[in-house]
Amino acid sequence: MKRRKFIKSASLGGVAVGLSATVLACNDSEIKEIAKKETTKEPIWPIVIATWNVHRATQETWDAMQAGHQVLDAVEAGCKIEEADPKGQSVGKGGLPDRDGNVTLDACIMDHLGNCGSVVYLQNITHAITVAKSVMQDTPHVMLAGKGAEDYALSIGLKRENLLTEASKKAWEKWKEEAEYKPIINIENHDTIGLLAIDKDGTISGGCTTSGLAYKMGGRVGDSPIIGSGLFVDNEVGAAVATGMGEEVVKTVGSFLIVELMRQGMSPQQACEEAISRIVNKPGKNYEDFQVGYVAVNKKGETGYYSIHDGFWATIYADGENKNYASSFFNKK
Ligand code: SD4
Repeated sequence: MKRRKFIKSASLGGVAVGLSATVLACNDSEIKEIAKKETTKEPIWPIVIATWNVHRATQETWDAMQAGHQVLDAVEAGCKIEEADPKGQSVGKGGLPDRDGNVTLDACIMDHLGNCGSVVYLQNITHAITVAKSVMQDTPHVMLAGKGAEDYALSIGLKRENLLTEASKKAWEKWKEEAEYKPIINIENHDTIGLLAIDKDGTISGGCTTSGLAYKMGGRVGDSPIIGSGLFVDNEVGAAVATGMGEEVVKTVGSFLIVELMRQGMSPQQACEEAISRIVNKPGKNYEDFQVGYVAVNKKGETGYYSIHDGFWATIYADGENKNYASSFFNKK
């Protein structure tokens, strides 16, 4: 019986780190061993956690950390895998366009010192996360938008590319046949990649990258590039990242909320559940129409993930294992 299995079974069940079914199946000496390790709270470092089923991204991040790269660079490398994949219709190249046919990207990145950078409404550049990192490291600013962000990306050597693939163009043309001019939200549209990592020394970084909601209004920006909403990292406490209906995440400053709840003593799982409850318990909210999902990790390397609806996943690379986990969710109907 390995400690990681105990920890995972506990975190999968939500908040309780008690006598789970896994523990009850152990013999006395195994239980003592688990309890001993649990009380010593030896941190689970390194660790990578990401939104959705993105095992190639978590693998890349893990490998980069193993190769000795800084955790911030490892996070960027993981995000780039998804941005470069034209089959992923929610991130980078191949992202579904806005209702006018323009693919516009949002991304942000944050390090263990609280430095951050972001880009919003970026066009024609695949690696929004790289631009965000450079905004953070090489400019006096935190956020660049639109044409200025694109010009900046070109100035640091990134290539101009057409991000609208044939498949995404076709999907957009089909959507236009029936489209009503109002935000179209459904659960399947949400596929932002948020990725958090802690290296072997306990240094935390995170990144978030997206093409935003499919068929959004021109000019719309979501939560993903907004520090505190789409992503937040505090090296003393942990980190959180969001996916789904960005407007609802922004209204509740979701990722910052989760980190602050962890600071006050909640587990990552409890904090994710509380952040979802702030959205679904708002008066008059019809959460039937949209999805939000969060993943979080605390300084010890314990993880949490939770969503409004079924269908959300997290990918976790810990103790040398890279695995997908179906998230528990609020709306049991
Ligand atoms: C947004 N949070 O722009 C993003 C949407 C998302 O995959 O998750 N897209 O609101």
